Amino acid sequence: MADPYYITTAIHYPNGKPHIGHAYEMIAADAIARFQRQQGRDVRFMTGTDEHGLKMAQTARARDMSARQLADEMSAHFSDMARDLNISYDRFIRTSDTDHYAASQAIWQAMVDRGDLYLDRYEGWYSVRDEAFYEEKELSEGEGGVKLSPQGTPVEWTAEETWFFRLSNYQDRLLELYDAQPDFIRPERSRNEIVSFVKGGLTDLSVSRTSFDWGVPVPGSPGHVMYVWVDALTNYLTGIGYPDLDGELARYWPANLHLIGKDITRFHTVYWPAFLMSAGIELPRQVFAHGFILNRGEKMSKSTGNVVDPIELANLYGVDALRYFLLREVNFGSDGSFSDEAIVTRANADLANSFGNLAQRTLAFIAKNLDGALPQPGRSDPADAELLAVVAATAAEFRTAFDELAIGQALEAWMRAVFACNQYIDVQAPWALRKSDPDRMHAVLGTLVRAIRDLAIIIWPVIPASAERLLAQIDEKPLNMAGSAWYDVKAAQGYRIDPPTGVFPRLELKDSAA
Ligand code: ME8
Repeated sequence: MADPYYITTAIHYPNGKPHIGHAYEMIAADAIARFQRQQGRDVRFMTGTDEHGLKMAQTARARDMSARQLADEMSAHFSDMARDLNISYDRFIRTSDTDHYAASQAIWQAMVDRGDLYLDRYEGWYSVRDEAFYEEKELSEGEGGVKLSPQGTPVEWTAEETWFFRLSNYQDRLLELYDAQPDFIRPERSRNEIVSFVKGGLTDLSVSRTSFDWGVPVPGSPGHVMYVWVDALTNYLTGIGYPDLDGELARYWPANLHLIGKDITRFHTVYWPAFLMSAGIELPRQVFAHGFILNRGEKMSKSTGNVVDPIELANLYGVDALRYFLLREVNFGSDGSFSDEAIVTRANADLANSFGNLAQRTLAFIAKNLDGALPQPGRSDPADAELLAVVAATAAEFRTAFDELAIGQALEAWMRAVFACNQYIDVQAPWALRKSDPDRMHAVLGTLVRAIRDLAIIIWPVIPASAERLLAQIDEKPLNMAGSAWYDVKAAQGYRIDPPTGVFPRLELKDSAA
Protein backbone atom coordinates (compact mmCIF):
# COMPACT_ATOMS: atom_id res chain seq x y z
CA MET A 1 0.00 0.00 0.00
CA ALA A 2 1.19 3.51 -0.82
CA ASP A 3 3.09 5.50 1.76
CA PRO A 4 0.75 7.88 3.61
CA TYR A 5 1.29 11.65 3.53
CA TYR A 6 -0.82 13.90 5.75
CA ILE A 7 -0.73 17.64 5.08
CA THR A 8 -2.78 20.39 6.70
CA THR A 9 -3.19 24.14 6.33
CA ALA A 10 -3.95 26.35 9.28
CA ILE A 11 -7.68 26.57 9.78
CA HIS A 12 -8.81 30.08 8.97
CA TYR A 13 -10.85 32.47 11.12
CA PRO A 14 -14.14 33.04 9.33
CA ASN A 15 -14.76 36.41 10.99
CA GLY A 16 -14.62 38.00 7.55
CA LYS A 17 -14.23 36.91 3.97
CA PRO A 18 -11.03 35.14 2.89
CA HIS A 19 -8.13 37.29 1.69
CA ILE A 20 -5.17 36.54 -0.52
CA GLY A 21 -3.09 35.25 2.40
CA HIS A 22 -5.67 32.52 2.98
CA ALA A 23 -5.73 31.75 -0.74
CA TYR A 24 -1.93 31.58 -0.83
CA GLU A 25 -1.78 29.06 1.99
CA MET A 26 -4.42 26.81 0.41
CA ILE A 27 -2.74 27.01 -3.00
CA ALA A 28 0.70 26.15 -1.64
CA ALA A 29 -0.68 23.22 0.36
CA ASP A 30 -2.66 22.04 -2.64
CA ALA A 31 0.39 22.07 -4.89
CA ILE A 32 2.32 20.04 -2.31
CA ALA A 33 -0.58 17.59 -1.89
CA ARG A 34 -0.89 17.09 -5.63
CA PHE A 35 2.87 16.70 -6.00
CA GLN A 36 2.90 14.00 -3.34
CA ARG A 37 -0.02 12.21 -5.01
CA GLN A 38 1.93 12.24 -8.23
CA GLN A 39 4.83 10.63 -6.41
CA GLY A 40 2.47 7.81 -5.51
CA ARG A 41 1.84 8.79 -1.90
CA ASP A 42 -1.53 8.14 -0.27
CA VAL A 43 -2.27 11.78 0.52
CA ARG A 44 -4.66 13.08 3.12
CA PHE A 45 -5.10 16.86 2.82
CA MET A 46 -7.14 18.97 5.21
CA THR A 47 -8.11 22.62 5.38
CA GLY A 48 -11.01 24.39 7.06
CA THR A 49 -12.24 27.11 9.40
CA ASP A 50 -11.48 27.97 13.03
CA GLU A 51 -14.79 29.15 14.37
CA HIS A 52 -14.59 29.64 18.13
CA GLY A 53 -13.11 32.35 20.30
CA LEU A 54 -13.63 35.90 21.34
CA LYS A 55 -12.86 37.39 17.93
CA MET A 56 -15.72 35.45 16.35
CA ALA A 57 -18.03 36.20 19.28
CA GLN A 58 -17.30 39.93 19.13
CA THR A 59 -17.64 40.17 15.35
CA ALA A 60 -20.97 38.35 15.52
CA ARG A 61 -22.23 40.65 18.26
CA ALA A 62 -21.27 43.72 16.22
CA ARG A 63 -23.26 42.31 13.32
CA ASP A 64 -26.19 41.47 15.56
CA MET A 65 -26.08 37.78 14.82
CA SER A 66 -25.05 34.64 16.69
CA ALA A 67 -21.48 33.37 16.39
CA ARG A 68 -22.79 30.22 14.76
CA GLN A 69 -24.69 32.21 12.13
CA LEU A 70 -21.56 34.22 11.41
CA ALA A 71 -19.50 31.04 11.19
CA ASP A 72 -22.01 29.39 8.85
CA GLU A 73 -22.14 32.41 6.57
CA MET A 74 -18.41 33.05 6.42
CA SER A 75 -17.17 29.48 6.44
CA ALA A 76 -19.09 28.99 3.19
CA HIS A 77 -16.95 31.73 1.60
CA PHE A 78 -13.84 29.76 2.53
CA SER A 79 -15.11 26.46 1.18
CA ASP A 80 -16.34 28.23 -1.96
CA MET A 81 -12.92 29.76 -2.39
CA ALA A 82 -11.28 26.36 -1.97
CA ARG A 83 -13.52 24.97 -4.70
CA ASP A 84 -12.89 27.94 -7.01
CA LEU A 85 -9.12 27.74 -6.58
CA ASN A 86 -9.17 24.02 -7.37
CA ILE A 87 -7.99 22.98 -3.88
CA SER A 88 -8.04 19.19 -3.74
CA TYR A 89 -8.70 18.78 -0.01
CA ASP A 90 -10.03 15.54 1.45
CA ARG A 91 -11.85 17.22 4.29
CA PHE A 92 -12.90 20.79 4.92
CA ILE A 93 -13.09 20.80 8.69
CA ARG A 94 -15.14 23.25 10.72
CA THR A 95 -14.39 23.43 14.41
CA SER A 96 -18.13 23.62 15.03
CA ASP A 97 -18.43 20.07 13.62
CA THR A 98 -19.71 17.63 16.25
CA ASP A 99 -16.79 15.21 15.97
CA HIS A 100 -14.45 18.09 16.74
CA TYR A 101 -16.07 18.67 20.13
CA ALA A 102 -15.49 15.03 21.01
CA ALA A 103 -11.84 15.17 19.91
CA SER A 104 -11.13 18.42 21.81
CA GLN A 105 -12.68 17.06 24.98
CA ALA A 106 -10.70 13.85 24.63
CA ILE A 107 -7.34 15.62 24.34
CA TRP A 108 -8.33 17.84 27.26
CA GLN A 109 -9.09 14.78 29.35
CA ALA A 110 -5.75 13.24 28.39
CA MET A 111 -3.97 16.38 29.61
CA VAL A 112 -5.98 16.27 32.85
CA ASP A 113 -5.01 12.63 33.32
CA ARG A 114 -1.35 13.59 32.92
CA GLY A 115 -1.80 16.13 35.72
CA ASP A 116 -1.01 19.07 33.44
CA LEU A 117 -4.15 21.16 33.99
CA TYR A 118 -5.00 23.15 37.12
CA LEU A 119 -7.43 25.90 38.05
CA ASP A 120 -6.08 29.34 38.98
CA ARG A 121 -6.69 33.01 38.47
CA TYR A 122 -5.39 34.53 35.23
CA GLU A 123 -4.38 38.16 35.11
CA GLY A 124 -2.58 39.42 32.07
CA TRP A 125 -2.60 40.81 28.55
CA TYR A 126 -4.75 39.34 25.80
CA SER A 127 -5.02 40.28 22.13
CA VAL A 128 -8.42 39.44 20.70
CA ARG A 129 -7.16 39.91 17.15
CA ASP A 130 -4.37 37.35 17.68
CA GLU A 131 -6.42 35.28 20.17
CA ALA A 132 -3.20 35.19 22.18
CA PHE A 133 -1.84 35.93 25.66
CA TYR A 134 1.33 37.97 25.92
CA GLU A 135 3.79 38.82 28.62
CA GLU A 136 4.44 42.40 29.60
CA LYS A 137 8.02 42.19 28.27
CA GLU A 138 6.76 41.30 24.77
CA LEU A 139 4.61 44.39 24.40
CA SER A 140 5.40 47.69 22.77
CA GLU A 141 3.67 51.04 22.93
CA GLY A 142 1.60 52.30 20.02
CA GLU A 143 -0.02 55.64 19.30
CA GLY A 144 -1.70 57.25 22.29
CA GLY A 145 0.08 54.88 24.68
CA VAL A 146 -1.91 51.85 23.51
CA LYS A 147 -0.12 48.61 24.33
CA LEU A 148 0.58 46.44 21.31
CA SER A 149 1.41 42.76 20.86
CA PRO A 150 4.50 41.68 18.87
CA GLN A 151 2.08 41.36 15.92
CA GLY A 152 1.13 45.01 16.33
CA THR A 153 -2.39 44.33 17.58
CA PRO A 154 -3.90 45.98 20.68
CA VAL A 155 -3.94 43.99 23.92
CA GLU A 156 -6.32 44.30 26.84
CA TRP A 157 -5.92 43.48 30.50
CA THR A 158 -7.84 40.33 31.34
CA ALA A 159 -8.58 38.81 34.72
CA GLU A 160 -10.59 35.65 35.28
CA GLU A 161 -10.47 32.24 36.85
CA THR A 162 -9.18 29.82 34.23
CA TRP A 163 -7.65 26.44 33.71
CA PHE A 164 -3.91 26.49 33.20
CA PHE A 165 -1.70 24.14 31.23
CA ARG A 166 1.72 23.41 32.79
CA LEU A 167 3.66 24.67 29.79
CA SER A 168 6.58 25.58 32.06
CA ASN A 169 7.20 21.85 32.58
CA TYR A 170 7.87 21.36 28.88
CA GLN A 171 10.73 23.78 28.26
CA ASP A 172 13.47 21.14 28.34
CA ARG A 173 11.56 18.59 26.33
CA LEU A 174 10.78 21.19 23.66
CA LEU A 175 14.40 22.27 23.39
CA GLU A 176 15.39 18.61 23.10
CA LEU A 177 12.84 18.22 20.33
CA TYR A 178 14.21 21.17 18.32
CA ASP A 179 17.66 19.74 18.76
CA ALA A 180 16.87 16.16 17.90
CA GLN A 181 14.60 17.03 14.99
CA PRO A 182 16.14 20.12 13.33
CA ASP A 183 13.53 19.96 10.56
CA PHE A 184 10.64 20.18 12.98
CA ILE A 185 10.45 23.95 12.44
CA ARG A 186 11.18 25.43 9.05
CA PRO A 187 12.41 27.73 7.71
CA GLU A 188 15.52 28.51 9.73
CA ARG A 189 14.33 32.02 10.63
CA SER A 190 11.27 30.62 12.39
CA ARG A 191 13.29 27.91 14.04
CA ASN A 192 15.74 30.41 15.51
CA GLU A 193 12.96 32.65 16.71
CA ILE A 194 11.22 29.80 18.50
CA VAL A 195 14.36 28.31 20.02
CA SER A 196 15.25 31.65 21.55
CA PHE A 197 11.67 32.19 22.74
CA VAL A 198 11.64 28.84 24.52
CA LYS A 199 15.13 29.36 25.93
CA GLY A 200 13.81 32.57 27.44
CA GLY A 201 11.56 30.46 29.70
CA LEU A 202 7.94 29.39 29.48
CA THR A 203 5.09 30.35 31.76
CA ASP A 204 1.97 28.26 32.20
CA LEU A 205 -0.72 28.90 29.65
CA SER A 206 -4.27 29.95 30.39
CA VAL A 207 -6.43 27.46 28.48
CA SER A 208 -10.04 28.21 29.35
CA ARG A 209 -12.34 31.22 29.41
CA THR A 210 -15.44 32.03 31.45
CA SER A 211 -16.35 35.46 30.06
CA PHE A 212 -18.11 34.06 26.98
CA ASP A 213 -19.51 30.72 25.90
CA TRP A 214 -18.65 30.37 22.19
CA GLY A 215 -16.26 27.46 22.41
CA VAL A 216 -15.89 23.82 23.30
CA PRO A 217 -17.15 23.25 26.87
CA VAL A 218 -14.45 22.11 29.29
CA PRO A 219 -15.43 18.62 30.46
CA GLY A 220 -16.67 18.63 34.06
CA SER A 221 -16.15 22.38 34.51
CA PRO A 222 -19.41 24.25 33.92
CA GLY A 223 -19.00 27.85 32.74
CA HIS A 224 -15.59 27.21 31.14
CA VAL A 225 -15.00 26.95 27.41
CA MET A 226 -11.62 25.98 26.02
CA TYR A 227 -9.19 28.67 24.91
CA VAL A 228 -9.73 28.76 21.16
CA TRP A 229 -6.20 27.62 20.30
CA VAL A 230 -6.61 24.39 22.29
CA ASP A 231 -9.52 23.30 20.19
CA ALA A 232 -8.15 24.86 16.99
CA LEU A 233 -4.90 22.89 17.08
CA THR A 234 -6.80 19.71 17.86
CA ASN A 235 -8.50 19.95 14.45
CA TYR A 236 -5.49 18.17 12.97
CA LEU A 237 -6.42 15.10 15.01
CA THR A 238 -10.18 15.39 14.63
CA GLY A 239 -9.79 15.19 10.88
CA ILE A 240 -8.33 11.70 11.11
CA GLY A 241 -10.71 10.25 13.65
CA TYR A 242 -9.20 11.04 17.08
CA PRO A 243 -9.96 9.87 19.77
CA ASP A 244 -10.17 6.63 17.82
CA LEU A 245 -6.50 5.69 17.63
CA ASP A 246 -6.85 2.69 15.37
CA GLY A 247 -8.57 3.93 12.23
CA GLU A 248 -7.32 6.70 10.00
CA LEU A 249 -5.18 8.07 12.78
CA ALA A 250 -3.03 4.98 12.81
CA ARG A 251 -2.46 5.44 9.12
CA TYR A 252 -2.01 9.21 8.76
CA TRP A 253 -0.58 10.38 12.08
CA PRO A 254 1.96 11.83 12.67
CA ALA A 255 1.20 14.50 10.09
CA ASN A 256 4.00 15.02 7.59
CA LEU A 257 3.43 18.74 7.30
CA HIS A 258 1.51 21.49 9.04
CA LEU A 259 1.69 24.40 6.64
CA ILE A 260 1.03 27.70 8.42
CA GLY A 261 1.86 31.39 8.23
CA LYS A 262 4.81 32.78 10.15
CA ASP A 263 2.63 34.71 12.65
CA ILE A 264 1.32 31.51 14.25
CA THR A 265 4.55 29.58 14.61
CA ARG A 266 4.56 29.76 18.39
CA PHE A 267 1.20 28.02 18.65
CA HIS A 268 2.29 25.21 16.35
CA THR A 269 5.82 24.63 17.55
CA VAL A 270 5.56 25.36 21.28
CA TYR A 271 1.98 24.87 22.48
CA TRP A 272 0.96 22.11 20.08
CA PRO A 273 3.91 19.76 20.68
CA ALA A 274 3.56 20.38 24.43
CA PHE A 275 -0.16 19.47 24.34
CA LEU A 276 0.64 16.36 22.33
CA MET A 277 3.47 15.30 24.67
CA SER A 278 1.09 15.77 27.56
CA ALA A 279 -1.63 13.72 25.88
CA GLY A 280 0.88 11.02 24.93
CA ILE A 281 0.43 11.48 21.20
CA GLU A 282 3.25 11.46 18.64
CA LEU A 283 4.42 14.80 17.27
CA PRO A 284 3.98 16.00 13.69
CA ARG A 285 7.09 15.67 11.56
CA GLN A 286 7.30 19.23 10.36
CA VAL A 287 5.81 22.69 10.72
CA PHE A 288 6.61 25.01 7.85
CA ALA A 289 5.92 28.72 8.30
CA HIS A 290 5.36 30.49 5.00
CA GLY A 291 5.78 34.23 4.61
CA PHE A 292 3.19 36.96 4.25
CA ILE A 293 1.69 38.21 1.02
CA LEU A 294 1.85 41.96 0.75
CA ASN A 295 -0.11 44.20 -1.57
CA ARG A 296 2.52 46.18 -3.48
CA GLY A 297 4.81 45.81 -0.52
CA GLU A 298 2.20 46.96 2.01
CA LYS A 299 0.58 44.91 4.73
CA MET A 300 -3.10 44.44 3.92
CA SER A 301 -5.65 45.60 6.42
CA LYS A 302 -9.28 46.55 6.48
CA SER A 303 -8.42 50.01 7.80
CA THR A 304 -6.02 50.73 4.90
CA GLY A 305 -8.64 49.46 2.48
CA ASN A 306 -6.07 47.53 0.43
CA VAL A 307 -7.45 44.04 1.05
CA VAL A 308 -7.83 42.21 -2.24
CA ASP A 309 -10.41 39.52 -2.85
CA PRO A 310 -8.54 36.49 -4.22
CA ILE A 311 -11.58 35.33 -6.14
CA GLU A 312 -11.71 38.64 -7.92
CA LEU A 313 -8.07 38.25 -8.89
CA ALA A 314 -8.75 34.73 -10.11
CA ASN A 315 -11.72 35.97 -12.11
CA LEU A 316 -9.63 38.72 -13.69
CA TYR A 317 -6.55 36.68 -14.56
CA GLY A 318 -7.49 33.02 -14.18
CA VAL A 319 -7.01 30.60 -11.30
CA ASP A 320 -3.86 29.06 -12.72
CA ALA A 321 -2.21 32.40 -13.50
CA LEU A 322 -2.76 33.35 -9.86
CA ARG A 323 -1.56 29.99 -8.55
CA TYR A 324 1.52 30.07 -10.75
CA PHE A 325 2.33 33.65 -9.87
CA LEU A 326 2.13 33.09 -6.11
CA LEU A 327 4.28 29.98 -6.15
CA ARG A 328 6.81 31.24 -8.69
CA GLU A 329 7.24 34.79 -7.49
CA VAL A 330 7.10 34.43 -3.71
CA ASN A 331 10.17 32.70 -2.34
CA PHE A 332 8.55 29.98 -0.22
CA GLY A 333 9.17 30.80 3.44
CA SER A 334 9.70 34.54 2.81
CA ASP A 335 7.29 37.42 2.37
CA GLY A 336 6.31 38.38 -1.14
CA SER A 337 4.39 41.07 -2.88
CA PHE A 338 1.75 41.02 -5.56
CA SER A 339 0.31 43.56 -7.92
CA ASP A 340 -1.86 43.27 -11.00
CA GLU A 341 1.13 44.17 -13.21
CA ALA A 342 3.34 41.52 -11.65
CA ILE A 343 0.72 38.78 -12.11
CA VAL A 344 0.12 39.70 -15.74
CA THR A 345 3.81 40.03 -16.54
CA ARG A 346 4.73 36.72 -14.97
CA ALA A 347 1.81 34.74 -16.42
CA ASN A 348 2.37 36.16 -19.88
CA ALA A 349 6.12 35.64 -19.89
CA ASP A 350 6.16 32.08 -18.53
CA LEU A 351 2.78 30.58 -19.34
CA ALA A 352 1.36 32.33 -22.41
CA ASN A 353 4.53 33.27 -24.31
CA SER A 354 6.81 30.41 -23.33
CA PHE A 355 5.04 27.19 -22.42
CA GLY A 356 1.68 27.95 -24.02
CA ASN A 357 3.23 29.13 -27.23
CA LEU A 358 5.49 26.10 -27.42
CA ALA A 359 2.56 23.71 -27.04
CA GLN A 360 0.25 25.64 -29.31
CA ARG A 361 2.80 25.97 -32.12
CA THR A 362 3.69 22.30 -31.98
CA LEU A 363 0.22 20.79 -31.67
CA ALA A 364 -1.40 23.15 -34.18
CA PHE A 365 1.36 22.34 -36.68
CA ILE A 366 0.80 18.61 -36.24
CA ALA A 367 -2.98 18.97 -36.49
CA LYS A 368 -2.62 20.92 -39.70
CA ASN A 369 0.27 19.24 -41.48
CA LEU A 370 0.16 15.66 -40.23
CA ASP A 371 -3.59 15.51 -40.10
CA GLY A 372 -3.18 15.20 -36.33
CA ALA A 373 -1.27 11.90 -36.46
CA LEU A 374 1.53 11.56 -33.92
CA PRO A 375 4.89 12.04 -35.67
CA GLN A 376 6.79 8.94 -36.81
CA PRO A 377 10.25 8.13 -35.36
CA GLY A 378 11.92 9.93 -38.34
CA ARG A 379 15.60 10.71 -38.66
CA SER A 380 17.01 11.51 -35.26
CA ASP A 381 19.78 13.89 -34.31
CA PRO A 382 21.78 14.14 -31.06
CA ALA A 383 19.91 17.37 -30.35
CA ASP A 384 16.71 15.34 -29.83
CA ALA A 385 18.14 13.11 -27.14
CA GLU A 386 19.84 16.14 -25.59
CA LEU A 387 16.55 17.97 -25.26
CA LEU A 388 14.82 14.98 -23.70
CA ALA A 389 17.76 14.62 -21.33
CA VAL A 390 17.33 18.25 -20.26
CA VAL A 391 13.64 17.59 -19.60
CA ALA A 392 14.41 14.42 -17.63
CA ALA A 393 17.03 16.23 -15.55
CA THR A 394 14.52 18.99 -14.92
CA ALA A 395 11.94 16.50 -13.74
CA ALA A 396 14.48 15.17 -11.24
CA GLU A 397 15.51 18.64 -10.10
CA PHE A 398 11.87 19.66 -9.77
CA ARG A 399 11.16 16.60 -7.63
CA THR A 400 14.09 17.20 -5.31
CA ALA A 401 13.33 20.89 -4.92
CA PHE A 402 9.60 20.33 -4.36
CA ASP A 403 10.29 17.60 -1.82
CA GLU A 404 12.38 20.16 0.08
CA LEU A 405 9.59 22.73 -0.32
CA ALA A 406 11.90 24.88 -2.43
CA ILE A 407 8.93 25.55 -4.67
CA GLY A 408 10.25 28.64 -6.44
CA GLN A 409 13.43 26.77 -7.29
CA ALA A 410 11.42 23.87 -8.70
CA LEU A 411 9.54 26.27 -10.94
CA GLU A 412 12.74 27.93 -12.11
CA ALA A 413 14.05 24.54 -13.15
CA TRP A 414 10.83 23.86 -15.05
CA MET A 415 11.10 27.18 -16.81
CA ARG A 416 14.66 26.48 -17.89
CA ALA A 417 13.47 23.32 -19.62
CA VAL A 418 10.67 25.28 -21.33
CA PHE A 419 13.32 27.70 -22.63
CA ALA A 420 15.40 24.79 -23.86
CA CYS A 421 12.38 23.53 -25.83
CA ASN A 422 11.74 26.92 -27.33
CA GLN A 423 15.36 27.19 -28.35
CA TYR A 424 15.18 23.73 -29.88
CA ILE A 425 12.06 24.53 -31.89
CA ASP A 426 13.66 27.73 -33.18
CA VAL A 427 16.91 26.03 -34.17
CA GLN A 428 15.27 22.92 -35.65
CA ALA A 429 12.52 24.97 -37.35
CA PRO A 430 10.20 22.06 -38.17
CA TRP A 431 8.05 24.30 -40.41
CA ALA A 432 11.05 24.72 -42.75
CA LEU A 433 11.62 20.96 -42.80
CA ARG A 434 8.12 20.16 -44.01
CA LYS A 435 9.12 20.26 -47.65
CA SER A 436 12.90 19.90 -47.46
CA ASP A 437 13.25 17.00 -44.99
CA PRO A 438 9.96 15.51 -43.76
CA ASP A 439 11.73 12.61 -42.14
CA ARG A 440 13.68 14.97 -39.91
CA MET A 441 10.54 17.03 -39.27
CA HIS A 442 8.85 13.95 -37.82
CA ALA A 443 11.73 13.38 -35.42
CA VAL A 444 11.67 17.01 -34.26
CA LEU A 445 7.92 17.13 -33.72
CA GLY A 446 7.93 13.76 -31.97
CA THR A 447 10.63 15.02 -29.61
CA LEU A 448 8.61 18.13 -28.89
CA VAL A 449 5.40 16.26 -28.16
CA ARG A 450 7.23 14.07 -25.66
CA ALA A 451 8.86 17.08 -24.03
CA ILE A 452 5.59 19.01 -23.83
CA ARG A 453 3.85 16.02 -22.30
CA ASP A 454 6.53 15.66 -19.63
CA LEU A 455 6.57 19.39 -18.86
CA ALA A 456 2.77 19.48 -18.52
CA ILE A 457 2.86 16.56 -16.09
CA ILE A 458 5.66 18.14 -14.07
CA ILE A 459 3.83 21.46 -13.69
CA TRP A 460 0.42 19.91 -12.98
CA PRO A 461 0.56 20.33 -9.16
CA VAL A 462 0.90 24.08 -9.63
CA ILE A 463 -1.53 24.71 -12.50
CA PRO A 464 -3.71 21.61 -12.48
CA ALA A 465 -6.63 22.72 -14.67
CA SER A 466 -4.44 24.12 -17.45
CA ALA A 467 -2.08 21.17 -17.39
CA GLU A 468 -5.03 18.79 -17.59
CA ARG A 469 -6.49 20.69 -20.53
CA LEU A 470 -3.19 20.59 -22.36
CA LEU A 471 -2.67 16.91 -21.59
CA ALA A 472 -6.19 16.12 -22.81
CA GLN A 473 -5.12 17.41 -26.23
CA ILE A 474 -2.68 14.51 -26.43
CA ASP A 475 -4.96 12.11 -24.57
CA GLU A 476 -2.76 11.98 -21.48
CA LYS A 477 -3.39 12.31 -17.73
CA PRO A 478 -1.38 14.04 -15.00
CA LEU A 479 -1.00 11.03 -12.75
CA ASN A 480 0.49 8.82 -15.41
CA MET A 481 4.15 8.96 -14.51
CA ALA A 482 5.24 6.17 -16.85
CA GLY A 483 7.36 8.14 -19.29
CA SER A 484 7.96 7.24 -22.90
CA ALA A 485 5.75 4.15 -23.19
CA TRP A 486 2.79 6.46 -23.45
CA TYR A 487 3.89 7.84 -26.82
CA ASP A 488 4.29 4.47 -28.46
CA VAL A 489 0.94 3.27 -27.15
CA LYS A 490 -0.84 6.35 -28.51
CA ALA A 491 0.94 6.11 -31.84
CA ALA A 492 0.01 2.42 -32.17
CA GLN A 493 -3.61 3.29 -31.38
CA GLY A 494 -3.56 5.82 -34.22
CA TYR A 495 -4.42 8.68 -31.88
CA ARG A 496 -4.98 12.01 -33.66
CA ILE A 497 -4.46 15.49 -32.26
CA ASP A 498 -7.36 17.84 -32.91
CA PRO A 499 -6.62 21.45 -33.84
CA PRO A 500 -5.86 22.76 -30.34
CA THR A 501 -7.36 25.76 -28.61
CA GLY A 502 -4.81 27.75 -26.61
CA VAL A 503 -4.64 26.82 -22.94
CA PHE A 504 -2.80 29.92 -21.70
CA PRO A 505 -4.44 33.13 -22.89
CA ARG A 506 -2.34 36.27 -23.11
CA LEU A 507 -3.50 38.42 -20.22
CA GLU A 508 -4.25 42.09 -20.29
CA LEU A 509 -3.74 44.33 -17.32
CA LYS A 510 -6.90 45.14 -15.41
CA ASP A 511 -7.20 46.71 -12.00
CA SER A 512 -8.28 44.48 -9.16
CA ALA A 513 -8.59 47.54 -6.92
CA ALA A 514 -11.03 49.23 -9.31
O1 ME8 B 1 -4.33 32.36 12.48
N1 ME8 B 1 -0.14 36.32 3.80
O2 ME8 B 1 -6.31 32.16 11.33
P1 ME8 B 1 -6.17 33.37 10.28
C1 ME8 B 1 0.06 35.02 3.98
N2 ME8 B 1 -7.27 30.48 13.04
N3 ME8 B 1 -0.56 34.28 4.92
C2 ME8 B 1 -1.40 34.92 5.73
C3 ME8 B 1 -1.67 36.30 5.62
C4 ME8 B 1 -0.99 37.01 4.58
N4 ME8 B 1 -1.16 38.30 4.36
N5 ME8 B 1 -2.55 36.63 6.58
C5 ME8 B 1 -2.83 35.48 7.26
C6 ME8 B 1 -5.43 31.85 12.31
N6 ME8 B 1 -2.13 34.46 6.76
C7 ME8 B 1 -5.87 30.70 13.18
C8 ME8 B 1 -5.09 29.46 12.82
S1 ME8 B 1 -4.54 26.85 13.06
C9 ME8 B 1 -4.85 25.64 14.19
C10 ME8 B 1 -5.45 28.23 13.60
C11 ME8 B 1 -2.14 33.06 7.20
O3 ME8 B 1 -7.42 33.32 9.49
C12 ME8 B 1 -1.88 32.91 8.68
O4 ME8 B 1 -0.52 32.99 8.92
O5 ME8 B 1 -5.79 34.61 10.97
C13 ME8 B 1 -2.47 31.55 8.95
O6 ME8 B 1 -1.55 30.52 8.65
C14 ME8 B 1 -3.64 31.49 7.99
O7 ME8 B 1 -3.43 32.52 7.02
C15 ME8 B 1 -4.97 31.72 8.69
O8 ME8 B 1 -4.94 32.94 9.37
